[in-house]
Amino acid sequence: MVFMATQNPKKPPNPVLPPGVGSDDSVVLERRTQRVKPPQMFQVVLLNDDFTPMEFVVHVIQEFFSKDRETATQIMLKIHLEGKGICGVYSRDVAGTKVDQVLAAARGAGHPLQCLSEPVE
Ligand code: TYC
Repeated sequence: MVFMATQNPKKPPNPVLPPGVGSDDSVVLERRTQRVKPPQMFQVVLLNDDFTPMEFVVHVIQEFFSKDRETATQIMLKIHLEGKGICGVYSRDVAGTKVDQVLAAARGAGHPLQCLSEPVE
């Protein structure tokens, strides 16, 4: 048996092309200033109090913020004199973990040391 076409052949629908690619395969390059922003960073801050021993704070800064003893002592003294100080700058998750670790160590040792993270700028 022979079948006859009842309609003229149709052009296939236009394919969906990605932006910048023309239907004749030409490519247009667009200049973009910046497509992604760098991620927001968070600084971990220790607060001064009247009860936590200086030596404990130095130990915490060495242990959780990977500072040598001299740098840790300088940061501790800055916090002691100025009320607060930045111990390090990290991604949101890492900063949150540092805060949790510091608070757990402080509470475990019975000290009221306060620690927080805040967006940089
Ligand atoms: N001010 C405390 C003291 O005199 C020492 C201290 C320093 C406590 C830094 C907390 O984040 C702190 N013992």
